[in-house]
Amino acid sequence: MLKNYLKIKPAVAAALNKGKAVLALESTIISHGMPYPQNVETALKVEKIAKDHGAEPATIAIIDGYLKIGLTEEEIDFLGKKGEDVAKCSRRDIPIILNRKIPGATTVASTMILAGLAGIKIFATGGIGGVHRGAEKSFDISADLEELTKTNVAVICAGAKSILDIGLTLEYLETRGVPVLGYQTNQMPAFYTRESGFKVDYQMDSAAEIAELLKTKWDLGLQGGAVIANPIPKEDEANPMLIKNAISEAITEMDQKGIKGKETTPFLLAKIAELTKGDSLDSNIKLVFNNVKIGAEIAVQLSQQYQNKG
Ligand code: PSU
Ligand code: MN
Repeated sequence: MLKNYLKIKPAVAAALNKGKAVLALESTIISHGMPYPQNVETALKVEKIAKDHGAEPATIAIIDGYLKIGLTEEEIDFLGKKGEDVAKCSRRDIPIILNRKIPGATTVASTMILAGLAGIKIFATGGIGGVHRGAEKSFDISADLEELTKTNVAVICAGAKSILDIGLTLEYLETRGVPVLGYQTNQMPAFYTRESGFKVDYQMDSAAEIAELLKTKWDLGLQGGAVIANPIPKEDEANPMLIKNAISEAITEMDQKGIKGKETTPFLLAKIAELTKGDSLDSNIKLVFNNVKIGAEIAVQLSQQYQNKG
């Protein structure tokens, strides 16, 4: 039975029972997306930002054979310290990591699944996975995209990194019927920078409008999530040339080393942080804060709309 697998933190369970706003947060970003100790500092600060904006944070991971919805500070610290030793867990990995009782850091795809199982509808993170450059040969397309087509959880992110092919990522989402919304922008942001040169489907300027769209989509039984693309604040943008050069150098080194599959994204993220001497990490942290703030506002609006209209 599902409830035998889930362990929901009491504060999260209480908020869910009362129909209050809850915001899901992922753990791959902690174990594989950032170095220690910035990863732990960021994860803890993010929980505070969610609370300050009216949503109960639920950082999600697999620990000791349980799907954990909401972590303690000790658990967040553990995932951050262990870093790469924690298994990166996407959809396919969930049952294995659960049964082996090893720690698993959940990606966007698996965080969506676990959030959905717990009844959480809004999830904020940094960036989603997507169609990788050269995917026509490598077939490297993140399971995050497929998850967005079937699990009813909306993801607030700062767009997709240009380690990915942003154009192909948008085409994939269009084909599979996933709405891509720009928060106060008509551009798909490129993670470290505000603009990618690609347009989003719709611009939406308020959390209320986004919550309304999500409620309507799900009321109609239109399966799947949505991508809410929230550009990094101007003052936190990274130098585009620095990022561009770091990305091409990182991709070249990845190809030379023959890195493939689930190692690809963590390798590129770490390499870019190293090449830009932490400048990219700084932007990364700031954009996550910004996404969590908007994510919490959307969660609050959505919970109010369900309470008002049912
Ligand atoms: N992009 C980032 N930071 C991250 C990730 C992506 O800027 O931490 C992580 C997320 O957890 C995302 C995962 O779900 O990488 C995608 O991995 P893959 O490309 O292997 O699906
Ligand atoms: Mn991949």
